[in-house]
Amino acid sequence: AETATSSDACVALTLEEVHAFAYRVLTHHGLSAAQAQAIARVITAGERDECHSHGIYRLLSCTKTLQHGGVVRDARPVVSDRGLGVVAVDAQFGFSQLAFEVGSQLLLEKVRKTGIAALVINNCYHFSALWPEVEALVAHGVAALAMTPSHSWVAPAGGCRPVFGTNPIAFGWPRVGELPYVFDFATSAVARGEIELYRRSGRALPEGWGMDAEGEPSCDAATVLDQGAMLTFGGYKGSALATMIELLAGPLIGDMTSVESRIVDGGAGAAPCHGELVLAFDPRFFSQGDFRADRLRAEKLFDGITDQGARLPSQRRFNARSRSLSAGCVQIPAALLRDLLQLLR
Ligand code: NDP
Ligand code: PYC
Repeated sequence: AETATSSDACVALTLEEVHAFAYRVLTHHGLSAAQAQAIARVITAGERDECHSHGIYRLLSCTKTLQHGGVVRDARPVVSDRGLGVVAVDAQFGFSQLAFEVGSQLLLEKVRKTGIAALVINNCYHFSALWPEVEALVAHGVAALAMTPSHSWVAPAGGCRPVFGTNPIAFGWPRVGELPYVFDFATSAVARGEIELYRRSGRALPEGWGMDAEGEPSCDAATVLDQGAMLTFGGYKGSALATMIELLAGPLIGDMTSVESRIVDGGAGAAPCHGELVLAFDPRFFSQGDFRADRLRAEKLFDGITDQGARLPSQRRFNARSRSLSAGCVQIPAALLRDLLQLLR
């Protein structure tokens, strides 16, 4: 049902409808059932948690990516046990989601034996948020860290030419009797998807997100996206974190940097194709003795944040999740839904 007549009119869809729609669009564009199911799950979770830049909107870029010759539509990820604490999954040029799903089981088995374990994903098309992955691991009582490059859209602090991807990093910590502590953000001032949403709605960008081709600050989304560069968050600190992600989820794992993935894309505008690194830590191996007591001390840290009225990352998301689940539906902008329906033609 459409709820308003203005340009911000929304259509209510149940989560089942979001999932079914995403699956239908993806399979309509030739993606295998297994790949499409894994993506539809993540897109539905994004919409449920009101992460609009990585929810159903992403079907537009997924289908664009599917038109790009590089994607293997029926790719079956291949898991290899590299011994000790390393699991590698070759996504075989499918999307990252199925590769994560098939590799995470062995990652969890390993971390329970070694205390720290890594999941290396190679050769994947990557468009999604990272919190679904760290949350899935944290649900098993481990702490987790995930990172991936993207395409080089972001200038280093002090420079004006794009070198870094928007390079997200996500961390999750299992809390005692509470939803987990999770953060997940781009190391650019904001995700590129967010700037794309500003362009769609014709809004000016806040200052500090991007620059034009001459390196001057710009609040025009099209200028920043098509001619200039995005900025890192926190100046040189974001620049250094972005560099670390390029290294750890690029050359360290034998995969592409954001500059390389953009060259391979060749201007097609497909999702970045490269690697991802996921680390898991089993708290039982790190404590000096009583890891349960250590986890309770961690709770005091969270109390020290929230007691003064500051919020924890993911609190907005968890509130949105609870709203969506109790309403039984999510609100999709009607204009976006119209564009998405075109994908079924
Ligand atoms: P934000 O700048 O909105 O930062 C998001 C994180 O910060 C969330 O954990 C969020 O929690 C938390 N947060 C926001 N405001 C506050 C606050 N006031 N107090 C405490 N915590 C806060 O998002 P980005 O634009 O940087 O990234 C959005 C998404 O884009 C991420 O999920 C990321 O993974 C994805 N992305 C994916 C890429 C890829 O290549 N695959 C590339 C770049 C980004 P909450 O959600 O509760 O608001
Ligand atoms: O929003 O920056 C972004 C992004 C890049 C790849 C997927 N999302």
